[in-house]
Parts: sequence; structure tokens; C-alpha cells
Amino acid sequence: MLEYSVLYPVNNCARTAASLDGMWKFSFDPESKGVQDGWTEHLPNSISMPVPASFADVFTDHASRDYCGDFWYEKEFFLHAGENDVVELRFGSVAHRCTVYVNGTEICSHEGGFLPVVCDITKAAKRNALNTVVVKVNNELNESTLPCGSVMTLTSGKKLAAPYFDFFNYSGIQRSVYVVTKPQESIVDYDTSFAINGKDADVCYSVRTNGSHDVAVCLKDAEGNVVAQSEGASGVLHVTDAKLWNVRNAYLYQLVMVIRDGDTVIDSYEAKLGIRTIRIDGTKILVNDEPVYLKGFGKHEDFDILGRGFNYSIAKRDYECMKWINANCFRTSHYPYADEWYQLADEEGFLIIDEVPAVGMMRSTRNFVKAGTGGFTHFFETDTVPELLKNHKQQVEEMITRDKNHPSVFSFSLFNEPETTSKEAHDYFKAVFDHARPLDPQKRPLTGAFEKNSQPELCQVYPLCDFLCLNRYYGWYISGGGTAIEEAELKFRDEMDRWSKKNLNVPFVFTEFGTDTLDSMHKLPSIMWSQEYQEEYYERNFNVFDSYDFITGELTWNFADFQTTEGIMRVNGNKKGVFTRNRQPKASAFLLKKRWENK
Ligand code: GCB
Repeated sequence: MLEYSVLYPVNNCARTAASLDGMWKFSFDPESKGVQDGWTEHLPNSISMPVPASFADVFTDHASRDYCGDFWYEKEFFLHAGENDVVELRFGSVAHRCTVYVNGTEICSHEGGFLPVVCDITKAAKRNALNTVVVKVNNELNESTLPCGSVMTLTSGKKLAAPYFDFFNYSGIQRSVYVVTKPQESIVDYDTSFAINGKDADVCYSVRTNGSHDVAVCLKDAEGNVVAQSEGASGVLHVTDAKLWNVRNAYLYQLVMVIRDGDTVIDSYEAKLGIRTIRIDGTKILVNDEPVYLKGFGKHEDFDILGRGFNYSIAKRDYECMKWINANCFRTSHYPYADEWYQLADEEGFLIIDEVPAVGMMRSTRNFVKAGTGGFTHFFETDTVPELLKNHKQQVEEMITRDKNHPSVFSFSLFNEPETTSKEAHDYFKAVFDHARPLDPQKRPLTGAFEKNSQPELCQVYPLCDFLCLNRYYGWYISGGGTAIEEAELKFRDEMDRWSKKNLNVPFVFTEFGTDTLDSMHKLPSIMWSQEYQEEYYERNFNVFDSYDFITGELTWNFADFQTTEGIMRVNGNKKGVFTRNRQPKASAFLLKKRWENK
């Protein structure tokens, strides 16, 4: 159980949430001398830096963009708070690890760059006065961090990130920061789960507080009318004529939780709630007992200049593009996204496969290269594994705790493309799955994405999954190119026949398939990288998908072009987007739109 509350900040009769977004002070600290030089109080010689944003792409020089090591942020804020209020800072995330200081006092440290950092600053903060928050950040990766990578040191002593994955190592304070005030006795967390009986529904709830006063709960419909209420920290809200949350047809209630002392409200927290059930039955994924075929994308939090910084306009545009193309699902490859992505998915009725940042679990500067050559690096046999497993479990716990009440989240993905063919890999992931299962009150399906070395005869990890997610590039990394694409289809069918013979009776979802495509390139007959080739590739893949009835979803790689580390395989990033990085459609977008209209 997390010791801190990751509930999204709200303003109400008991709580305040003041945004600290804007310009912060910023300094690089290549020699890691900040602590000894007193930067914990104040940064000398700082520059200004936007928050939320990645720092990399605001710079015009290589050294700053590619900076790897320690760096610092500072912000002053005026705290309006009552004498008895608890005061917290909540960072949506800080990549990849940080230590927070308030008025020079060290407050907390957090490992992992994609989940909230919440710290209690009640004692350190001055009420009704100016305060200074300083954050020491570090963006180095190694084989016990999530995601996995390494650091390369140049002759000059400069460090460079060497990720084991295919996206730019953006870092910084990339999500919103809030100063939160709340009462001492407060709501820490809550769980919900659902049972649908004919036209009615039961919402089972449980509210965790840090005190002993009574808890009361009520459910309001979208118009604000109370439709059910209950007393007690756990119980059942019975909803007659329940309006269900459905895929691409969402309905949201509001759950209002209150801690009371007689008629006095001590704390209150309200959150949107969608009533729906998720179940797997044989090869079907059922939402409200209706089968759903997943259509959509693997995505990234990625945009020009912003890097991985959350921005409402980009998120809104992405949902509009996904609606236009008739998608209903996406995977938060390869890390949990900002809270706001899930709030928007709840409203728009999108399904999310929520992924922990367990990517790069194969010792290779790019996992797809090793996968293509059948390489094996004994990743789970090294002495970093105990620390890696500890971090993995911790981040699974933080992710499920943060996201468990979103109706959009229908599954948790616990890895992307690790090595899976050894007993050590099996034992490692068994421990991760065993840790994850009891954390989800809704018992959603657990999964992970497998690369092509995870073949039916060799993979030792797939039996842990409730449904299988395959990342396959037949016609790109395997037998790519105009005439060879015929061979790719045969090889693809051969693999699927071998899965089919296993009679696993579980859904299979393609969570990656795609081709790098330049929006400027047309060629007849097609060649790789042309728009025509992307269309032919998709058509071939769809022929295969449509031949196997246990395939219940197709999430292409990727929604949009995105930035990666530079290299001979990447032209200013990965170009497998169906949309450009600027969110304009490539030719294949029209093909997908048509297919998904009737699928
Ligand atoms: C993969 C990885 C993804 C890469 C993709 C590619 O298998 O999961 O992170 O970006 O392939 O385009 O090579």
C-alpha cells in the first residue's frame, strides 16, 4: 500500500489545489556539486525553463539537448493555508528521479519518471508567506531502472544517455505541479468495482482515510442528481436504471466521498465514475458483456518542442484524430501517461491498455535490432535483477493505485518486449504478476507486449498473461520490401498457425505493427518508406488478422511520428506514425478509417 495519496488534486470545500505551472529557474549540474554548493536553498546562475515540459528541445545546442546527469529546478510560491491544513506538493511526474527541498529542507525522493511524486511539506512550508521549492533531478538510466538503459561517457567527460529503447530520453518536470492543502484527517484513496444486474448496477466502494470519523458516499448522475447514497467506509451503492459507460459512448457519474463529524464536513473528494464491467471469455474481450474488437494505436507522449511535456491542446487533437479514424483504444506505450490523458479517455469512451515503464529489458541500444537478429543477452541473469524487480513492483503498484478507478483503463500491461525465453525471465515476471494481481480491485486482465523472439515454442512468459499482445513487423524488420512482402505474409501465417495449434483460448491483440513512412514520399510500385508501402503493408497484415478468429484487436505502431535517439535507422525520429508528428494524416490513415468504420 502506498504511504502517500496519489489522488488527482481538486478544489472543494475542504481542499485547495494551486498550480505551480509556468516558468521555473533551471540549472545543469554536470559535476553533481549542487548539494555541497548549497543549491538546495537557491540555484545560482539559473536560466528560465517552462513547466510542464521536457528541457531538451527548447535548446539550440547539442550539449544542452542531450544533457545527461543532474539538473535542478526552483520556484517560489506563496502559500495560502490554514494553521491546521496539511500541505503537499504533487508533481504529475519528474523524469527520472528527484529529491525535493522546501526552504532548504530535504523533503522526499522519488524513483521513476512517469508517476506522481507527492510529498508532505506541512512542517517545512511557511504559511501565508513566500516559500521556495527546489528539485534536484537526474535522468541517467541503468539496468535496474525503469525504463532500462545505460550511460555513455565521452572522452571529454560528458555523459550521454544510451537508452535500450526507441524513444528519446526526454526528461524534466514534464507534468503539472500543484500545491495541495487538505485537512489532517483526509481521504487517502478509494476503490470501486461493479456488478450489473439487468437494468440496475451495484457500485461496490471502499474509501481509505487516515482517521476514524464516519464516511458517507453518494453517487450523482451527469445532471448532478443524487441517484444513490451509502454510509460507511465501504459498501454498495445500488443504482436503478444505471447508465453504463460504453466504448465510444461514455456516461460518467460523480462519486462524492465525505468524512463527517456529525454535520461538519471534515474532508471531501469527488471523482468521475463510469459503470462498466470488463471480462475475458475465451478469445473475447467483453465490456459490459459485449465483445469489443480493439482498434487504435500504440502512442507516445511526444510533440515538437514540448518533448514529453503534457499539453491539453495536443491531447485534445490526438483524441479528435482518434475519433475521426474510428479508433476505440490505445496503449500507453511505454509508460503511464499524465493523469489528464485518462480523464479525457473516460469522457470520450476510449479503452486504454495502461503500461508500466518496463521497456528495454534486453541489453541492446535498440531492442528491435536485437529482436530481429534473434539475439539473447541473459538480461534476467545479472546482479541488477533484484533492484530492477524492486523498482518494477513499486512502479506497478504506483500505476495501479493511480489509475484503478478510470473506466477507460481495461487492462494493465506489465512489460514491453523483454527477453522471455529463459526460466529466469519466467521467474522474474511471475513475481511481477503475483505482485500486481491483488492490487486491482476490478481484477482487470493483465498482459504485456511480446516481440518476435517470443515464439509459441520458446516463450516462457505468455502463460502469465490473461490475453496476449504481440508486436510483429512482418514486412518491415522481417522480409521487408516490395516483392519480399509476399514472403513476410507466409512467415506471419506460419507463426500464427503455430500459436493457433496451442489452442490457448485467449484473445490475441496486435499491439505493434507498422512501417516507417515519410509523408513526402510517393512511389509506384511502392518501396519501403513510401506512403504506398505503408498501405500495402497494412492490407497484408489485415488479411492475416482476419484469418484467425482469436485475434481481437489491432493497435498499429504508431499513432504519430515521434522523436528517438539519433542513428542510422532513424531519420529525425521514428516515422511509423499514421499521423505525422504534427498530427496530420498520412495516406494510410484513410485506409484505417475505412476499415475501422465497419470493424
Ligand atoms: C518495437 C518497440 C517500439 C519501437 C518499434 C519500432 O518493437 O516496442 O518501441 O519504436 O518496435 O518502430 O521499431
